[in-house]
Amino acid sequence: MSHMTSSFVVKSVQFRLLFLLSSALILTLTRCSKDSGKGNGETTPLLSLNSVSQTEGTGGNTKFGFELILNAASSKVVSVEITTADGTALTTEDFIGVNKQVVTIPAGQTKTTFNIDVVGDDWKETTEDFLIQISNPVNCQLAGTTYKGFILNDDTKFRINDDGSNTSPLTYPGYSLVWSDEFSGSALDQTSWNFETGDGCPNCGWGNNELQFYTPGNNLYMQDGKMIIEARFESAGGKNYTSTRITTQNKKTFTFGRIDIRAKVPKGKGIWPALWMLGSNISTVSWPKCGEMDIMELLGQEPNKVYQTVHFGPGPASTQKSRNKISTTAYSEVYHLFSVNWEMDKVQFFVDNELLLEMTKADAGGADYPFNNPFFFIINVAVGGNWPGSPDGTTPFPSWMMVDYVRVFQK
Ligand SMILES: [Ca+2]
Ligand SMILES: [Ca+2]
Ligand SMILES: [Ca+2]
Repeated sequence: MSHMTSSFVVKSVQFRLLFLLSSALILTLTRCSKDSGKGNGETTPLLSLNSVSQTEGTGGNTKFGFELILNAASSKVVSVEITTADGTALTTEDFIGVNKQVVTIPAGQTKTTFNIDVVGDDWKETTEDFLIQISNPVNCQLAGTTYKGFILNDDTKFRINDDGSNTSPLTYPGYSLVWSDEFSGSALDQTSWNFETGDGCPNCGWGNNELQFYTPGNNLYMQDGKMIIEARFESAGGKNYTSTRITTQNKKTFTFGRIDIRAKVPKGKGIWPALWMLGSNISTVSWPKCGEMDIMELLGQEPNKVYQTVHFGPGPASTQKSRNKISTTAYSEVYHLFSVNWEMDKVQFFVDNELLLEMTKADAGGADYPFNNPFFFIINVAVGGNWPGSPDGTTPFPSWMMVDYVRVFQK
C-alpha cells in the first residue's frame, strides 16, 4: 500500500513523456503515408490470384492464364514477383518455370493476366499441379502467397514405359508352356477371364472393407501388349472409387508348375494392387481352407515394398506365412517379375527371380495344407480397406497397374 502512494508522482511524469513521444510518432507515420501516396483515405489494395484448372493440350505449349486481381484500384503502379515451383507437375517436363518474374498492374486498374506455359503431350496422365508463389508486393498487400495450377488430362493413350526390365524366358528346361495370356489382343480374353463385379456384398465375401466398386470392364484397357487396370476416384454402386478385378475361376485352373507374372504396379496411399490365386474349391470348403497364394501385393503408401504371402488353415481366421522385399526404388518405376515354383508339398515365391517365401506341407502342420489342389488367378487393384487404409489428397487418381503377361509352365 505505501509503495503505491509514493510512485504516483513518478508515474504521472512518465505518462506525460509517453504522450509526447507518441504524438511525434503519429506525425512521422502520417508523413510517411502521404509520401507513398496512401494517405487521403486510399488504403493499400489487397491482391489475390485465381487458381487455374485447364487441360494440358497436345503438341506445343498451352498457356495457362492466371489473373491477378486487386480488391480496389490504386493510384500507383502495383507489382509483385511470380515464381513457380513443382507440385506433382515438374518444371521443364510439364511446365515452363519462371523465377521472380515481375508482373505489374497499371495505376487505376484492378487486374492483369500473366501466362505460364504448360507442356502438352499425348499421354494419359493423372491430374498434376504446380505452384505459383507471389512475393515482393509493391503498393499492395497479398491476400495469399501460394496458388495452384492444375493440369487436366486430355489424352487416352497410356504411357506404357516398358524398358525391358525383369523379363523372363519363354521356356524352362523340362517344362512346357501350358497357358499364357500375353495381353496382346484388343480386348480381355473372356474365354480365360471373368470380370468379378460389385463390392463383394451382399455376402461381403471380400471382407476387407475396401472402398472400390469393381466394374464389368469399364476400368480395364488393353494397349501395346499390356492389360491395364485403372483405379478411379468416381462414384458407382454406392462407393467412391471404381476399379477392376478379373479372375480365371472356372475357366483356367492349375496345380503345380512355374508361374511368371510381369507387371508394373501403381503407388499412392490406399492403393492396393494384387496378383494372386485362390483354391478352386473355395465355394465348397470356404476360405481360408481353400488356400490363398499372394504372388504380389503392395501398399501404395510403401511403394518400395512388395509382399508374398500364403494363407491357409481350417478357419475361420487364416494362418499365414508372409515375406516382403524392400527395393531401393519404388516398384512402380519399372516392370517386375513375380514368380512361383510350385510342386507337390512345396511352393516357392520369387521377386525378380530372388527367392522370398517358401511354404511346405510341414509348415502347415500337414493337415491344413491346401496347396496340392487346383488354384485360379485373380488380378485386381483395390482401393482402401483394412490393410492399406484410405487414400488421401496425395493419392494419384486415376492410378494404373499394367500387366505384361501371365505364364504357366508345367512338367
Ligand atoms: Ca495432351
Ligand atoms: Ca497428357
Ligand atoms: Ca504382353
